[in-house]
Amino acid sequence: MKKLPLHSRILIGMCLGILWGLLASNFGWVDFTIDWIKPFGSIFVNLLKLVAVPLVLVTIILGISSLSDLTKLTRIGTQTLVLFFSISLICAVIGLLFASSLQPGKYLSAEKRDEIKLKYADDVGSRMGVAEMVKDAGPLQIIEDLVPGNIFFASQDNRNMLQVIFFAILFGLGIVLSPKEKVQGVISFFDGVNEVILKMVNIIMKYAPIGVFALIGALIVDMAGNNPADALAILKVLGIFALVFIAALLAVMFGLYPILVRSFTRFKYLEFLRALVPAQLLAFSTSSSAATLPITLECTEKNLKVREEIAGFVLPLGITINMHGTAVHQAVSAVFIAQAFGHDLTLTQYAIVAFTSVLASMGAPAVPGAGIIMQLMVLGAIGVEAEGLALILAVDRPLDMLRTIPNVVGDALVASIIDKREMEQ
Ligand code: DAS
Repeated sequence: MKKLPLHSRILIGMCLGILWGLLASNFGWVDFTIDWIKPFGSIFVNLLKLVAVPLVLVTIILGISSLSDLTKLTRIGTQTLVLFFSISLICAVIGLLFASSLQPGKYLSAEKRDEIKLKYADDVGSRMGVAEMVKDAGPLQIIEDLVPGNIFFASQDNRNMLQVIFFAILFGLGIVLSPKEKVQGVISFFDGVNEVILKMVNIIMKYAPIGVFALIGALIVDMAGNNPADALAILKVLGIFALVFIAALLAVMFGLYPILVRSFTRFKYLEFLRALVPAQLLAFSTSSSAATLPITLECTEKNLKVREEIAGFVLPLGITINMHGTAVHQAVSAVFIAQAFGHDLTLTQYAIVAFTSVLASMGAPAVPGAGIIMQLMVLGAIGVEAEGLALILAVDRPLDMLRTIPNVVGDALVASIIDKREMEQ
């Protein structure tokens, strides 16, 4: 039988995961799912993160060393950073406009607010202290821990990723500045390593349907637990917040992006989106831009025909400091929580939310749930209670899945814009 394409296999994994989650929370198979299914999802994300760091290192080194001269590198670097910041700022402002006009926080009654704050007090405490999360070790924990998040750093977070990028840019610069005949061996070494890593990605992706099935199944069980009614009551209260966030995300995906794609790239918007379907599906399933990087690179280079030297430079940087979906989420969440706690924000505070939402999105590690920790920075900047985090924790995982899609699409968008501008040089 002809093998199904990657995105069809991921889609099947997702659908079966949703079915399993609903059956498991209905028939009380919660412990079984957490102990025997969820680890396969964590292993999948760790496998992808395992290759993300060496891939970032090698792609940036190859991307920079293939750039003919330093002036070209400076030009591309400047354009990349300007586009990252400006588009993220527009996204944050879109989030602000939706949240301030639709007022999601006003639907929250005082007693519901207190109930949620109480339910999530422990979780908020641990997040606020950014303390070591105590993991309930399950029977498969040993296998799960076998797969490290990545080979370079014990725990992959933005700081480490930024250090990898910093080293890769410096190393690439070193190659550009060295006599060609002396460094040819180094370049072919990294070329070979790149080939090997991409083959590792192919092996890992064969496991994708199982990994995605486990991720989604465990997510639904986590949220519903043994008491679906409890989860529903919380979700009802937060449904409005989620809908406002999704509306703002759609405004970015089907309002801002089509304008940018039509005006600054070689594509029609639907053609552009279609080229990125596997990356969007994987971003949604893993909620991690870093884990999706190998597929984003493949879609951007193979389907959008972006030259390797551009994609190899812009995308690894983009997964770390260019998150349009997260910028929207930071802004909408901050306004929702401020409203729910009875704050009427001034124009200056709105401007502070826009600016700090961009910084939070640039600082958020490209891993699941990272944005929610950065939220504390935005809330603190406008003097809103950090406990408000509790109000959005319950639905953060599915919203993280959604916001990671434009995080990844936005990276490919900037790479396409720069590739077209460089062609016109
Ligand atoms: N999940 C993060 C990512 O990888 C974004 C976030 O948490 O906001 O893009």
